[in-house]
Amino acid sequence: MPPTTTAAPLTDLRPAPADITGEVLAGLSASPRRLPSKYFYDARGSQLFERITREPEYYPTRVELALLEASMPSIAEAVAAHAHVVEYGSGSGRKTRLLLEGLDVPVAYTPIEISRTALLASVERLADEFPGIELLPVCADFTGPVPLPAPSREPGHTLVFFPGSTIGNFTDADATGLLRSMRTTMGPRGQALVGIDLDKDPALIEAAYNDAAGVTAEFTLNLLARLNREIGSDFDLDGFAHRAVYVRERRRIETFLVSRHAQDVTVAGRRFHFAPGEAMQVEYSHKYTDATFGALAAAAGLRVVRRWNDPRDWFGLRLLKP
Ligand code: AVI
Repeated sequence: MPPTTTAAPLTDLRPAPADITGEVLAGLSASPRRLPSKYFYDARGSQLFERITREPEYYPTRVELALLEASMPSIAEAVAAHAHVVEYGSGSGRKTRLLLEGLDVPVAYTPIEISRTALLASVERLADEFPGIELLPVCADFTGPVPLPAPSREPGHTLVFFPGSTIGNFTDADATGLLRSMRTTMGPRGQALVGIDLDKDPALIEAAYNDAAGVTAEFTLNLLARLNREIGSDFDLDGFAHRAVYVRERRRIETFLVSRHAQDVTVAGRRFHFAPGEAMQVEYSHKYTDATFGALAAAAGLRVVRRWNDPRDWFGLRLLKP
């Protein structure tokens, strides 16, 4: 039978709308202050992130793509045939394509994404290119277990794909929780292919989060623009500066918005005073060793069964199993 295009209807698990105001008020009341990095990705933030991935200093995307391309034959050997590929986030870019093209005939592809718009746009882009793969998008929050739609052809097993070292944006406790949920989502015979940025020369890492063109600084400050627009806060974008430092002992980039002078900010009728130089934490980006990532996986009941690194050991892909 010739392959058919089988774009399935969206499975909408109706993720709870975010309580942005509540989270921001909690973060501004904490000491030291913090804001959640998950709110970076409005339309402008997503565009700016795309630009970051093309900046010369930001190596992770380029290195992971080259690694995926070079390792695809060996990844395809390690992953059982006829997989139901489940991507965390709305993949439709080069990494998704490389995986779907390189694996031994995947039967279905499910992107899991909290934004309906981003989700539908991604499957639309893939439908024409992969007519033989059933597309089963799910609108849900992937940080919890996600019940998967059943492909019409029996899959060999589920393969969760979580590239980009997005796991590094979670604290270790939250990353463990996420991996635990992933284990439930993939089931006892499932596998997961996870991209991780590796610990390396701090100067290289710091440069990646402080690009000379200032795109990362714009990306960080866009968080305040989004909050002003969406929850009516009055952050003065010129009153804060981007600062990203690599903290070796914690193996992570810590990104802050630093108050340039004494100022007040009002959010939902509450006033918050910032001292000059006061730093508000806005993002973590963890870098891993085999030991630290292995421990994270083990805490979630998963084992690293295969590993692929680029020739300089800058970035890794890890295949996990329960
Ligand atoms: C999406 N995430 C893996 C990026 C990272 O490297 O932590 C987000 C980012 N933040 C600043 N630059 C890139």
